[in-house]
Amino acid sequence: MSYNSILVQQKDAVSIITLNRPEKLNSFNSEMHRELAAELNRIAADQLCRVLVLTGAGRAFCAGQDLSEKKFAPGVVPDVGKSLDEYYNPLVRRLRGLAIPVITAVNGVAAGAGANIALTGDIVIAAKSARFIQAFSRIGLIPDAGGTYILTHKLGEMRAKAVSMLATPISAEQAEKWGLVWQVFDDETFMDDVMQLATQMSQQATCALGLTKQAIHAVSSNTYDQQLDLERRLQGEAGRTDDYREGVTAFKEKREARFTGR
Ligand code: LHQ
Repeated sequence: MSYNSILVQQKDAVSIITLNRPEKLNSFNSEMHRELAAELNRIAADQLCRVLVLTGAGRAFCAGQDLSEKKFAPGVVPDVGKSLDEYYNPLVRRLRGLAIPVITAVNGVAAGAGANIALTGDIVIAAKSARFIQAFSRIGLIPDAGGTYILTHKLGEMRAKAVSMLATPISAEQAEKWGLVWQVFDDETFMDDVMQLATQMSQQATCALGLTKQAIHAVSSNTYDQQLDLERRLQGEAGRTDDYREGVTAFKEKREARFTGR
């Protein structure tokens, strides 16, 4: 499929989506939302895709909503919630719910909804020069795209409130110290390092990785006992995959496993 606002590439089992409106710091207009949704649906249905990398073109990851598109008609009260219903909430639900690991490769500044889309990755990798800005308060909004959830869970209430209310830029280094980011890579080798990680993950037992994220996501709404039941159910599923047989067989034969993601 050919797109205008995103670039898509397939390198073996790794699908790469690049937000591609660099002159607007990859901020979202409706076209980019529609194209990204279509590509995520395609990837979800394609068994050959075993890891997704989401990144941005140029010097930004994403600056959130394209504010230059916003028009205020006299006498019309805007409903920002509609845009969340239509675009942002389905997008972050789709990313979080994808049955394969999602690596967000935060190549540069990530602001507003762009910061929270970045933080929705299962594995968040940032370039040294990247920064995360909860820019919402600067324009009279609240963090969206899951921001209040992610920030509070990962940072605790005090830091979540401070970074949201003050819109203080968080450096990649700080984000790593706070556990918002898994690793920080040098700018110069950033995408090569990301692709090395993505390729390695795409050769793992990716079904089990998908089930792992499902189990971990359920923790915040489950009791301990419910979580044990869920682990039992999902482990049952993992145990029925070809990859489980291959993993155990390879271990016994003292060789590298050749996983297929099935
Ligand atoms: C932009 C943008 C942008 C358009 C930079 N739009 N052009 C959901 C539902 C509905 C409505 C509202 O929102 C939401 C969710 C949200 O995401 S709200 C938050 C929206 N995003 C922001 O408020 C961030 C706005 N951008 C910035 O604060 C800065 O640009 C950052 C901190 C990202 C980067 O700063 P600088 O590195 O100094 O770059 P810059 O400001 O000079 O931007 C470069 C160009 O990109 C510039 O265009 P120009 O023609 O002057 O070169 C900006 O206008 C354009 N740009 N963000 N969101």
